[in-house]
Amino acid sequence: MYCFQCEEAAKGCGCTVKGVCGKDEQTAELQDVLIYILKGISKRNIKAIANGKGNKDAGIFIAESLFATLTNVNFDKERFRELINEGILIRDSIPPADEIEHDACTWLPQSDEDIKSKAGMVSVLATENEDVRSLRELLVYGLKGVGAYYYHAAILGYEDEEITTFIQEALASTLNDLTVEEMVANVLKCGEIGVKTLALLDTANTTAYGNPEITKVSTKPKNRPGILVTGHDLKDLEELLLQSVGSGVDIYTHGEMLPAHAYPAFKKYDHLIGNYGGSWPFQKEEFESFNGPVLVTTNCLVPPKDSYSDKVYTTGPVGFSGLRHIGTSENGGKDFSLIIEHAKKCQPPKDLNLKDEGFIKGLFRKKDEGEKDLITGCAHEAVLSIVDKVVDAVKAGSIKRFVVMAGCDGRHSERDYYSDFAKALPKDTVILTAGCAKYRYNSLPLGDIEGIPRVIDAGQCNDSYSLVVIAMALAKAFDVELNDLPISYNIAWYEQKAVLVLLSLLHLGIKDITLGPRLPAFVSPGVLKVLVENFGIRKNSTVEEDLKLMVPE
Ligand code: FSO
Ligand code: SF4
Repeated sequence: MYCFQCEEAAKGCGCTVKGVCGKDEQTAELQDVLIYILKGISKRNIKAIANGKGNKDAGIFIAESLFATLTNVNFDKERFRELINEGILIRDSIPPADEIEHDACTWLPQSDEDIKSKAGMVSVLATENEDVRSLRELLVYGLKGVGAYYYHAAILGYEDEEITTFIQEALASTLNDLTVEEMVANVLKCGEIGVKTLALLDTANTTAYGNPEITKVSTKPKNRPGILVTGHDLKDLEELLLQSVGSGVDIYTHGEMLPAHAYPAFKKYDHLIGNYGGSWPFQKEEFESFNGPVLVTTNCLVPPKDSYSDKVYTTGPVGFSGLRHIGTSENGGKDFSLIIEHAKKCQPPKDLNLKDEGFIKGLFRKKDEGEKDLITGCAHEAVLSIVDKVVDAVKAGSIKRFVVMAGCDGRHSERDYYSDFAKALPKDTVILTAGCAKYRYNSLPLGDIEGIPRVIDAGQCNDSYSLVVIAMALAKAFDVELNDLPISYNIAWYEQKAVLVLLSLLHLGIKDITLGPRLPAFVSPGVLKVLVENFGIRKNSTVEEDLKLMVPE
C-alpha cells in the first residue's frame, strides 16, 4: 500500500504498511481499485453525457464511493468489494467511449488476488513523475471533498449535474497525459466546483432545517441514558430525533455534530440535550465514558476498542467490520429502533467536566475550570444580521483583525499550537471558524467584543461557505477586495474535505494562507513552488512568528 492523502501520512511521506488512521493494506488496495473503476465509469460516461445518453445514477454513485475512501470513513473490506462490483455494473451498462478503450473501462477482477495485483499497478506510485503524481492526487483529493459535500446535499434532495459532470471529467482526466498547465487548471476548477458544492449544501441544509441561530450549548450531561451522534449528517440526526421522542433517551452531539443545536428545526426537540466530548481524536476515551451507544454518521471514525465496539453503530458511507450498520430502508428512511432500545439499557453519560476523572486526557475543556457552554450557530445569516455592529466595531478600532482558523483537528500534540495561538491573539481580534479545529479553542474564555463573540463558529467544515459569505459581506461593506480585508488565514487541515476547502479559497483568489500543522505529503516540491509563487501559501511556524505575520501591530 501507499497512501499519503491525509495530514498524518507516516513520517510525513506516506503510509506503507498500515495507515496511522488504522486502514490496513487490503483495505487500501480495495480503495485504490475502487478509484480506478470510478475513473473507468467516468471516461465512458462523459462521452455518453455529451451524446445525451449519460447514466444518471453514475454521478451520485461516484460521489458516495469517493466519500467512502476519505480518511476515517470506511474500513470495511466487504463494503469496498460491493462498491467495486456495483461500479463495474454501472460502467459496463454505459457504451464504450472509444474503439480502443483504457484498461480502467474494461478490466474485470476475478478474485482478491486480481485486485491486489491491479492495486500495485494503479496506486499513487504508478505515476512516476512526482509533479504529475502530485497534481493528479491533489485533484483526486479535492474531488473526494466534492463527493462528500455533494453526497450530503443529495441526501436532502439537492443535486446539480454541473457538479457530477465535473467530477467525472476530472476523474477521467487523470487517465490522460496532460500538461502541467492543464492539470493546474483542473485543480483550480475543482476549487470553483467546491464553492458551488458548498453553496448547494448550504441551500440544502438551510432549506431543510432553517438558518442557524447563535446558540449556547451545554456540555453538562443529564441523568437519563443517551445516544451520542457524531459526524456531519444532519438528516440522520433528524430521523433519530424524530424516532426517539418520548423514549426517555436523550440525544447528545459529538464532534462535528455540535452546530446542529443552532438549527431552528432541531431546537424543537427537548431531548437534543447537549454536546459531549470534543473532536474526533479523543473519541476512544469519550465513547467509553459516554456509557450509551454512539451513532457514527460520517468521518472521523477511529477503529474502536473492544471495550466499547459493541455500542458503536455506523450509517451512511461509514463502515467498520464487526460494527452494526444501519442502512437505508426501502422507503428511503432509516430505522433507528435498535440503537434507541440499546440506549434504554445504559447508564447516563459520565460527566467529562469533572476534574477528578482520571480518564480525561488532552481535552482543553477539561483543563479549564468548571462547566462550559459552547457557542455555535454563527453562520452567514446570523452574522449578517449583526454585520452593521461588526463594521462599526472595525471602524471604531475595537476589532482590528479577523483570523480564519477553520479546518480540522488531529491527534498529534503539535496541534496545541492552535490553542496557544488562540490564547495569544490580542483581545481586539476575532476568530472565524468552521470544522472540528475549533475544539482546540472554543472552550477558552476568550469573551466578546461589544457583544460579538471572539470565536465566530459558522458550524461544520460543511458550512465553510458561510465564512465566504461573511467575508464577501465585509468586503462589500468596506468596498475593498477580499484580500484587502483585515483577515488572516491560519488553517489546520487533516483530510480531503479540508483539501477542497483550501482549493475553494484559492479559486476565490485568497492569498497568503498559512497551513499546518504539516504541509501535505502529496504536494511535491515543484507543486509547492507553484502554490507559494502564485498564492503565497506557507507552513505555520511558532506562535510568536506567526502572530507577527498574521496580526501585525
Ligand atoms: Fe473534522 Fe474529520 Fe469536518 Fe473532517 S471530523 S476532520 S475536514 O472529517 O470533516 O472537520
Ligand atoms: Fe495514512 Fe492518512 Fe492514508 Fe490513513 S488516510 S493510510 S493515515 S495517509
